[in-house]
Amino acid sequence: MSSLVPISLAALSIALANQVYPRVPRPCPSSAISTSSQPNSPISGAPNSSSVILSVLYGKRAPRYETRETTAFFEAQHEWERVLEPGATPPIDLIPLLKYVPVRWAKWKRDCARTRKLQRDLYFGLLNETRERLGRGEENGCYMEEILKSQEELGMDLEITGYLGGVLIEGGSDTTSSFLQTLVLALTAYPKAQKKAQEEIDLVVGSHRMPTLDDLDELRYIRALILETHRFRPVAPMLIPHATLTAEEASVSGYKGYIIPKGATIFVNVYGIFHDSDLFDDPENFIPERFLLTENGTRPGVDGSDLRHNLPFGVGRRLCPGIHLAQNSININTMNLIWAFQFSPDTDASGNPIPLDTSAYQRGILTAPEPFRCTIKPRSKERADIIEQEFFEATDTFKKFEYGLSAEDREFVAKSRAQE
Ligand SMILES: *[C@@H]1O[C@H](CO)[C@@H](O)[C@H](O)[C@H]1NC(C)=O
Ligand SMILES: *[C@@H]1O[C@H](CO)[C@@H](O)[C@H](O)[C@H]1NC(C)=O
Ligand SMILES: CC(=O)N[C@H]1CO[C@H](CO)[C@@H](O)[C@@H]1O
Repeated sequence: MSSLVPISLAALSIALANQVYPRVPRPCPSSAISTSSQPNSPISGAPNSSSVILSVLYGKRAPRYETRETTAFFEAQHEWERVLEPGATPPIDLIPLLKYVPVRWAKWKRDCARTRKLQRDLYFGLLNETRERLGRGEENGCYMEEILKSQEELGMDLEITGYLGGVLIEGGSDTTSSFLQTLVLALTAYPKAQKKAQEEIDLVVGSHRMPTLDDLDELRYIRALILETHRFRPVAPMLIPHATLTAEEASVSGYKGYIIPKGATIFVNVYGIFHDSDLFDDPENFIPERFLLTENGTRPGVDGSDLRHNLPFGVGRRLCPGIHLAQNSININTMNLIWAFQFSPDTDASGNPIPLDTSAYQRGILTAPEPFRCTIKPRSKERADIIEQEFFEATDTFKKFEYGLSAEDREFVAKSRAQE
């Protein structure tokens, strides 16, 4: 089997999920080279970065894209994102009478009920499994075990505990995967940036080993490229809406003289901020170099002191609590992808590159590129071999998280570990 074969982003996503790369990328029909072979499927194009968060939370990895928990999560998540989108449901908080519209005339009510059922089945199914595993004395150190063990102390009932896990899966799955899809899109659409990043990583890391998080200190251009990816297409363009709760927050009058009343819902238009041409030169283009010129990427001479690198993770006290996990995951995956693969546009039947639309994004509160076509190849046989080697060396780490797998998952895992 040749190593220099295109692999699908789908195959790659397993690798992303597991922080290492799959063993030899297998040849696949070119229809599978795009980020999705089924553009109409609600879960298409979502590289499955949910395995990391499932392992951290429930001590259970998702080895395949078809692993039940992953499929269930993405199904629920995409429904949820649609329901949350501004305008998707009528303003019941303003016109309470709408609550009494009969279900048969209110598609939004049916959508909400379906989302709720999908979510609860997943969250409480996983929680029950973890509880049963604890009961059998088979702990593996995951986060929800700790919560379950100190449930009383923490004053958390079953309902809250189930939703705590759910919120954390949501926070940790679609977000990182969306970032990585934008990264792949940008590397493919901006080959010069890709080349510069490759040259830098080759100088610092070389071709005999994979990058580690410690390398990032010396990868100035790649750090800028990560910041530019956040700026170019923030995962949550309007962040996650929050409401002011307390009198203290309600009394905040400092924002340009406006008073933000108690109970106001606040959207933060980070997309707008990051694409403000008063602040950024040529904001519609992916230009990592801007973050080499100034700390916050703004045009030299402009005051960028109101900006922050972690703005895409939120503002105020409810900043994303998973920011460190997410940023590490983004950092290592970005370095690995740049080190390992060459990304190029797909070609049509007569060999011309198919142009990419870097503005075609899915609707919803969290967004990600619409499925796009690209070709991903290992940069050399040596690199492909190292990826394979790393995958085998990670076996013991993975095994701890392989309880309760379905027969298909077990078979997949066994097959992927079998030496050729
Ligand atoms: C989880 O366990 C509870 C209590 O034992 C049960 O009521 C519930 O139906 C279970 N939920 C799922 C999704 O398995
Ligand atoms: C960049 O943003 C930080 C806030 O995170 C700020 O302290 C700093 O002054 C900004 N840098 C510039 C050059 O404006
Ligand atoms: C369950 C799930 O969402 N699987 C998706 C993982 O990613 C691939 C490639 O984007 C999709 O084809 C799968 O449907």
